[in-house]
Amino acid sequence: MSRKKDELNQRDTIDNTKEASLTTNQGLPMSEDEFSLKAGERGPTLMEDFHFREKMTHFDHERIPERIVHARGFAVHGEFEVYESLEKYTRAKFLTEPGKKTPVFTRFSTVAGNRGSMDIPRDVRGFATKFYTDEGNFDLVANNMPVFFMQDAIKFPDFVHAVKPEPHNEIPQAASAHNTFWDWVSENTESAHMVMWLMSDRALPRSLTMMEGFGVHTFRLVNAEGRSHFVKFHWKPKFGTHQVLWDEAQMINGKNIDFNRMELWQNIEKGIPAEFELGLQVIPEEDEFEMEFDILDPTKLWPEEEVPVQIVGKLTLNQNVDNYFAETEQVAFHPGHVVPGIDFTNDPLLQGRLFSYTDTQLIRLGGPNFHQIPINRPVCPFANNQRDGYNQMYIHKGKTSYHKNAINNNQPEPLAAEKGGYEHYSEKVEGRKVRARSESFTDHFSQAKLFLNSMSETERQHIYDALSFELGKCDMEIRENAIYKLLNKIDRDMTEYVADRVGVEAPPEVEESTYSKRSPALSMENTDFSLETRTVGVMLTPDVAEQTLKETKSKLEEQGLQVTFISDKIYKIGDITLDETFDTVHCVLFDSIIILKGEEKPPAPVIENLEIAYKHKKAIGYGIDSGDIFDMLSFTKNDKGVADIEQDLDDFLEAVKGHRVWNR
Ligand code: HDD
Repeated sequence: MSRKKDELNQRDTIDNTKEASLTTNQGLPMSEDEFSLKAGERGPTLMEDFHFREKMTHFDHERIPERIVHARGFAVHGEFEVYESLEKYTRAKFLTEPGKKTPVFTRFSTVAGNRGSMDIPRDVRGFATKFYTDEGNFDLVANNMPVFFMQDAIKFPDFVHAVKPEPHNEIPQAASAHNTFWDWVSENTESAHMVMWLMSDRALPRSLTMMEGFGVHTFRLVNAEGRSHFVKFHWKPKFGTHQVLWDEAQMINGKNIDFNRMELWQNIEKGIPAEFELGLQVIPEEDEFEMEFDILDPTKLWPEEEVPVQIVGKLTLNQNVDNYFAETEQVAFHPGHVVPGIDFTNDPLLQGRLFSYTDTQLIRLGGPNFHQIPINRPVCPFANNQRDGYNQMYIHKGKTSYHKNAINNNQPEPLAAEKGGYEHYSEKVEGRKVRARSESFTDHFSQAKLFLNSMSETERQHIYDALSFELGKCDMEIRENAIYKLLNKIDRDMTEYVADRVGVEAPPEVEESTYSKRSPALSMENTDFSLETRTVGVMLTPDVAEQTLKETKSKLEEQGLQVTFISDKIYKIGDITLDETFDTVHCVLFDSIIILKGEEKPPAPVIENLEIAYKHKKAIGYGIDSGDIFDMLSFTKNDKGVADIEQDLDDFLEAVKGHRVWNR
């Protein structure tokens, strides 16, 4: 195991690759592990067989409850480094010591599906990072969308009940396209902004390395002088923010349910890290009421054009786990895991989360000692008077387990704030006890409209199509409700389009939001584009020369592309053995497709794959002898994003880098 993972340790590992005798859990070596103990070879199994009973009992208890939400996840180790000291904002050491590498563990997840569901449903993605700092663990429990479905955590169980599979028949899995979800969002219109995000391309990430992350809530940074700033956390991906098409997502989920996680795993195994930059939006405390919305409202984002994102550090994810269960499944995140210099605000969604996350670990990880599980342990020393409980792993020595004490010189002793002890920001609060929401939270539709206004034409069309699909899956009365109570309050054009597609009469009254601002930063088309990690499936006939294959591969790889050769079966051409066949892969699993043909007739799937790649707006390249293939296709060599890779390689690369040929 490498050093970084060891640093994270006090991790108890068992190296199963080493020679060892097979023993029971009591250390008793066993001479036999294939046959249970019986009275006679054909006789009954004996109760006395402790080895059988122990093995079977352990097996019967192997599963723990999956997370109530975010059950399907995939996690990676890495490190974080701040570029310049942020001491003017915070005293958090990991944000004030440039050059210091803080170990991290990041878990990406979908939200609604179970642990075995697919990687690309239409869903929000979790993006949770545990920073193992010298001052304790800090968890940034983020999503790939900057707002949320509700303003108060007390509504979270209702929302989750609505979006999860319907209770009577457990259908559908990992999807929002059903009655209870649309019923809830139509009756709880504070969700309007988030619904626009969920219907957008953001819900279908091409890669876990090609999505943004957002801390959603307004947090607080507090510096050594005790001055506080409001902050929103962002993750900006090096490779830009990109999507797959809905039609493509549905095919990918069938062809490779592990599409996103497998890509990340394989890239890290190849030595290609995932990289994100940490961004901060900062508002000084005295400007709390300067925005046109309440900055404590988690259904509102701060437009980047108004509050610029300051890029402050880098997250590099570069090591796969050794064991999925021990690390990815047992990791326990909590927005309440903070370090000195980071504090909360009164966002009522955040306040409720501060209760929920510990509570869920108690049942999921079997008791109050889940912080002792290796992946959850701080790397700095930790000591207090908490004792005993299920799964206690430590032997605490000494007589005292209470504060204050004289017997043990009052150890462990609280550490003064000046010396690094955590001190809560002394915000002044006053008020009556009420079950109510601030007036300043009542505008549900302006930012839903802001989001729509900021989309490119393609992105906007995708939202219309997603709504038509989703509502098309609902009963008529649910469709009507969603159109009248939700969509019609956001945008008339969208309402009329969707109503027409799903067979509902558009509402007679135009009630759309008149909000007219745009925020270009919200369009994925304004993020970064890169050839790095982009994939190309090269389909070929076996009579293509070895030299051509070698040259094609090397010139594409030089550009950062990942090349896979595909044919109707595995051939050896010279010393090249082809990678895949049409039985094992499909064009939906690649960003771009190249056809290299000799004299032989191409196998039938070539035509189908080219047609689908074209429909999915992918770059298509062809070799010098492949021109006649276009006689069999519904598009031509001259179409946009179709290029001869011998003559016009740059055109092909440009199309791949552009992610998709939207104007085709
Ligand atoms: Fe949550 C898991 C993100 C609101 C209650 N949440 C969970 C995970 C992420 C988020 C990324 C997965 C962590 C992991 O990989 O283990 N959740 C968010 C964001 C929210 C949010 C960005 C809104 C800003 N969550 C939210 C609310 C509640 C919860 C309002 C309850 C009041 N979330 C949970 C949970 C989970 C969880 C039930 C399930 C598993 C876990 O915590 O460890 O407690």
